[in-house]
Amino acid sequence: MSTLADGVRAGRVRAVAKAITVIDEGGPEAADLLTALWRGASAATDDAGDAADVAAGCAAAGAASAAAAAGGAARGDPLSESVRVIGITGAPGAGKSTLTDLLIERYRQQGLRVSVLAVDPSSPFTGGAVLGDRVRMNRHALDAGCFIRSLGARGALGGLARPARGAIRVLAAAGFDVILLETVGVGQSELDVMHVADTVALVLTPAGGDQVQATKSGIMEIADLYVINKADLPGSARLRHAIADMLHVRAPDVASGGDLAGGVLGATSEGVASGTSEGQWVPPVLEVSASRAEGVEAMAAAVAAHGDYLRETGQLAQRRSRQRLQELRERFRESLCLKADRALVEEPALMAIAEAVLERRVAVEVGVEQLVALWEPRKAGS
Ligand SMILES: Nc1nc2c(ncn2[C@@H]2O[C@H](COP(=O)(O)OP(=O)(O)O)[C@@H](O)[C@H]2O)c(=O)[nH]1
Ligand SMILES: [Mg+2]
Repeated sequence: MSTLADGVRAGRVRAVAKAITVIDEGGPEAADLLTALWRGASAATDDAGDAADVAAGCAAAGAASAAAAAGGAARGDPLSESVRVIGITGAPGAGKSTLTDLLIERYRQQGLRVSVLAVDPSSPFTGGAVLGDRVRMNRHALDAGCFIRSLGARGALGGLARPARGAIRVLAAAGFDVILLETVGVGQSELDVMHVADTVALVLTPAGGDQVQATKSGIMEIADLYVINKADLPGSARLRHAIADMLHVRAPDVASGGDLAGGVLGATSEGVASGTSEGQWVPPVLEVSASRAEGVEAMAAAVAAHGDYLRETGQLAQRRSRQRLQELRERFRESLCLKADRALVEEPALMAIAEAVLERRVAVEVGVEQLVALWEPRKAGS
């Protein structure tokens, strides 16, 4: 497995693709691979310098984030602070893939290495929607600085967040500067995936009408920016106001529809960054037309501004720490659950208690207490 990890660290496309398949399938190989990637990052002091170089080359990265990148790499998590994880979510057909394609183009022009993880649990086997996405982003297929993969979570017990986290570490270890996560924002699993991202862009469309009310999964609340795509269609101003009402902030005073280029779409990154108020991030509401390639500039600027905000306020480090802790808790619980399930069918003392409950000699509650009492002393021995 260490050779696969080496291949990943060398940024070899085949190794990265294989590694993500291993992650997607779950199991012990996935854990071994991720452990190897983590250790590699912690041992490689030279890599820290490389990471700083890469970060310094990024248009949006200043000296501070280059230093953070070096520090992040030295601490061992391949997902250093110089890597940007950007979640793009929204209903099917909202234009996420079309937008993603345009973002890839922009980041590539900046010399950044970009990867896309297309997560679509609704079609893990046929890959229907993802196949469409691949076609839409196909023009980047021969670009070595761009890697596009779908994630089906074939082996995952607990949804898509775990394979997404694993795949992100693989991509970060492989040297990608930007990781775009495209998910269909309809369920809890996708919401969990979005918690893995640093910046979450929610893509809505005017045609959606009552989307603001309908989007109940909680994604409305965690979005860092709202992108009203298909602003070439009527109704985008109405949607913008509905979102602004929800956010209790004033909608940017811009024209919609035909006057796209003069409004929010023409906003500079300074204009977007001024979406912060009293040190708090105020999610911008942007109108774009992906199919006309209008407004993508402003969207990219808003994404960059949010990334800067997270870094400057120290929130990125906090977010990543919280995520690592969350991951640890989940995995610890999973591991204990598996052990408990196994013990209950393999260990005579525990099996005897189960049998007593089965035969109604012992109440379930008492059985639980007895199991825990038998279970707890073992922590000293392990
Ligand atoms: N009118 C209009 N159509 C768009 C726009 N952006 C994307 N589309 C179309 O919407 C459809 C769905 O786009 P896609 O990117 O696959 O959406 P996804 O399911 O969210 O990834 C495609 O037919 C696109 O051509 C836009 O800005 N305006
Ligand atoms: Mg798509």
